Amino acid sequence: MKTASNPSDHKTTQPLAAEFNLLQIRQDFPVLKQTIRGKPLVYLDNAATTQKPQCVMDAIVGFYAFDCSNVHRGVHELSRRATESYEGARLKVQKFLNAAESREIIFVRGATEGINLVAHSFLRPTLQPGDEILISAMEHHSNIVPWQMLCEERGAILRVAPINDLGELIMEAFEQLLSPRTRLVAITHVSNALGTITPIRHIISLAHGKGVPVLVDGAQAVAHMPVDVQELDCDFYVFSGHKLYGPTGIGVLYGNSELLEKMVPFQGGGDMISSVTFEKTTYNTLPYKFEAGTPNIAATIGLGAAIDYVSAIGLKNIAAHEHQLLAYATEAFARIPGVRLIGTASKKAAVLSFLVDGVHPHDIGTILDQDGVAIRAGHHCAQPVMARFGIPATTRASFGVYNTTAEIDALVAGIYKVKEIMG
Ligand code: 7TS
Repeated sequence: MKTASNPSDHKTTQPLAAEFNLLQIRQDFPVLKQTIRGKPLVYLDNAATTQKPQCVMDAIVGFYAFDCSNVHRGVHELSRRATESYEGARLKVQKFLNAAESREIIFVRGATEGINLVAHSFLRPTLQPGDEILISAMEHHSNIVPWQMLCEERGAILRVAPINDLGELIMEAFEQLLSPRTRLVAITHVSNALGTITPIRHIISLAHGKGVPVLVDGAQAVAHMPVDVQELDCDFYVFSGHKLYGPTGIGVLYGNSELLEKMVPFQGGGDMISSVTFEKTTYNTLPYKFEAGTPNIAATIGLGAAIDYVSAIGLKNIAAHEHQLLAYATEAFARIPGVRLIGTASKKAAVLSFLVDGVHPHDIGTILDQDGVAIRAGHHCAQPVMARFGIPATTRASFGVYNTTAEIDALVAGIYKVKEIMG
């Protein structure tokens, strides 16, 4: 069986910087120590969710073991500690995104909820029939369906900027679609199905040039590159904790404070009010206006730990490591006959989507799983991307901080096995 070249020929597993020690990083993730059917687990489904380092689990357990209490409510010691850790996580997110103020950081369940919050609280109250929302053809369903629902309700129009055969946004078309009726641009920073990094800074400056606010879906970006919301000058930025080595059930909406101040609440309930009578309720200040009810305190603290973890390694180092992995995998796949990559943009992050001639992606996934190689097969909640390429599904390998070239070799060996079995 032919495999990719010897991993020792490549330098990708060498430390990139003092902070980047791949062996140590792998030690931090207990899940990676297991075998699946006798083979070491090769986890290449990081775009779906990432594994969690021990420090994140410790932070969650530590909260439940020693500090379990509600936030912002109690006068007692445990509530004080819980509130301090919860608000401490907000400060960590603020620093992580370089937001100007901590009140611009709203904790939500994930990227999906962040987008729905903006749809409901920012756009819905003012959207008129004939108004337009501009997205791209490479969005995840989370950044399509909320806008579609809103358009249907308000008689507004969803415009879609097309992508080329490489999976890159066609900028001329995007500019043309940016019209006097555009009320919001909502666009992904990195495509989960193709790996394309969109020219988000340029997109934002074009939109702002016409007075149009921009929401960036950063679900696939924050774990893979440094993000600075002030430098980007975006109005909204959303991400999910679980794709950033943090827990599920927690995510972030960053919003420019001027816009957040003017927005109506998303949900009503405890914590989001400053006073309530049966006649009238006045709302709490930012960020609490958007955090109704008891939040996911443990997960928020876990997210804070995850941010500490990736920050200590350095997002630039993570980006460089994953860039090398992607280059190594792309090169190795180019040598496998009958394999076609879907998504070959000049700027990509951590995602390798592909087809193998005559084999359904689900069969590829099942055969790889026999050898402990975990990938995703399907439409990746991006059915319009599949339609654009005229295919029902792809097989997707997606990389994270702990992956190695040896794991890519295992993937490549698995693809040869698939061809042998199915061909
Ligand atoms: N936006 C993008 C670009 C995504 O990739 C995802 C999840 C979401 C939004 C939604 O995130 P959630 O945490 O709110 O669900 N993407 C994937 C994926 O590629 N495979 O599983 C989930």
